[in-house]
Amino acid sequence: MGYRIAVAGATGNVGREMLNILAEREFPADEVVALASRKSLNTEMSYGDKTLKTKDLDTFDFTGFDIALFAIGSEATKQYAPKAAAAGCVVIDNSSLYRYDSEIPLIVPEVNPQAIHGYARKNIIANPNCSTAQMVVALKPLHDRAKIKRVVVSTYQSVSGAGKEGMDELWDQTKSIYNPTDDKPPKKFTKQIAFNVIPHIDVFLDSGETKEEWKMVAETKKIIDPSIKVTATCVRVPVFVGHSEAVNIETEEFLDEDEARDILRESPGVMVIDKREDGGYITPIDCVGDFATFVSRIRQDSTIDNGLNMWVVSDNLRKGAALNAVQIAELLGRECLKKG
Ligand code: 11C
Repeated sequence: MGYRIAVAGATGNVGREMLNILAEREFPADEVVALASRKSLNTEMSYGDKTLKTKDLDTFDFTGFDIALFAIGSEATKQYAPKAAAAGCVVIDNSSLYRYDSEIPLIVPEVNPQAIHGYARKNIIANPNCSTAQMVVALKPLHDRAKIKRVVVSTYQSVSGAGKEGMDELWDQTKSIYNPTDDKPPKKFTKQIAFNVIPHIDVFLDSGETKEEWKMVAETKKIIDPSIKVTATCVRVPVFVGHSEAVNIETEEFLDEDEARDILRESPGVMVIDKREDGGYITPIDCVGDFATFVSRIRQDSTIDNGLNMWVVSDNLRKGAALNAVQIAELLGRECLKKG
């Protein structure tokens, strides 16, 4: 007998990918239900070679469902996740609502799979922010070998992280540049995103950092090790899909760049593409639709004793969101629910 799965927020960027990935990875499901808000009711969604019509999240009864993948934002999650969890359905939530709750596991399966058993405390598991997920996949094996003390990261985040409206704004603004009568002022973003970059993602905090930057700090500590210091600058770039990150690490023990490359080559979820020649590295456009976290440009940082630089790229809708959620569901099934 397989699982009964609900996908809440099925019509959004991440919800659609959740359905695609459940089908691609042949998740052992007896039933998959696509849920959406009332205004998107009966939207036809692809699930492998099947078509699912969305049902109303507001009136849906989660009783008898094993796992619900949520991609509906924090406000709606606050309303519906406790309802699903109380009905005995384990919620895997892509919003930031529960990530920093010490009772709720925050999981990247390649990095901290042992945390899965904490799901039973509240029947809820949190999925990390996209920029954190790909970074910790690359950091963990290096931390295990040489103990990372400090991380300095600058991100180059695609507009799909801001949802469909973000993608539409980049598309429309790009076209409007060539047609001056068709002005498209910023709406979703705070400044023009076409042919520009914006050093601002999510709200500003009193410290001067943005919430996106704070999330990378807090989530890396929770997932890998609270002793790791992280400082981040998060930047939106005019790319549709794929987040990139320039990551500098300082380790306690010396780690040679060749050894780091060999370690990463053997690490789960990582694909090293690192030839020191024209085009011998990954760019976001190359990673779209892929499952891996790609690492390129691995090199010593000669300004400190134990430092390395690297370039980390992944499909933010996949490893950064939908894929990681489905991997958590697979882990939960394997380790805890044991059906299928
Ligand atoms: C972005 N990382 O690129 C954000 C999107 O906390 O799950 C995901 C926000 C989150 O805009």
